[in-house]
Amino acid sequence: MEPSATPASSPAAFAPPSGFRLLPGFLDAEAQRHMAAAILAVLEQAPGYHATMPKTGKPMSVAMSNAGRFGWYSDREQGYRYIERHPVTGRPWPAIPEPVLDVWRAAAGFGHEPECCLINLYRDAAKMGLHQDRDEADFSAPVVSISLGDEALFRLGGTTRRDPTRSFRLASGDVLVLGGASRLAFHGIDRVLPGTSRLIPGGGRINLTLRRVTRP
Ligand SMILES: O=C(O)CCC(=O)C(=O)O
Ligand SMILES: [Mn+2]
Repeated sequence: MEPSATPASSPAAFAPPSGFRLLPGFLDAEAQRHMAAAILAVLEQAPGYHATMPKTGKPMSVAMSNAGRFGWYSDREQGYRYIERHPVTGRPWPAIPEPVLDVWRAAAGFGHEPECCLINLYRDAAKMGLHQDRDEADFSAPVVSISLGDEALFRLGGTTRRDPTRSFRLASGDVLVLGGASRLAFHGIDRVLPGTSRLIPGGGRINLTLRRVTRP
């Protein structure tokens, strides 16, 4: 017997964990251009790399770099972690650009600055599987995420992998806050919708994920 088609999402059963906030259009077009330019300048200093999966060593489809004291990194040998220097250049990460810090200050509701701005660059068919952000020492600070460039289908679930999930579109300038219970919500990027923005030279999507890494 053919298995019955399972809908990709089950809206009736889905309720986002508390503390989840979507702020559509948080950045206007001018602010997006300004921020994209600041991030492209960071990428000149700290070029994107493809981190590899723990154990398998499979490269991730998303190119990554970082700004801030800590950068998120992964390789086959040591797995997911934060490092204070670029894995290829050996240099400290560039500072988090001021307009990016301003988004955190306005949206996080947390009295301490972020310590990591992970820069994810999605080109072509790059995507990100469902995961939790849990490599930080403290989950009391929210995660603040900024979308720039092409639209993406973002998938949000609950705090266990079995919970129902729902996907929705994120557009350039949208900001997400994962605070409270949603700090440990499963999430991922199903796919990017190519050609939906002209913000990023060469096309694609940049996501900035702002996090505390240490306990303040
Ligand atoms: O690209 C996104 O919107 C999500 C990125 C993400 O979840 C991560 O880097 O941990
Ligand atoms: Mn994440």
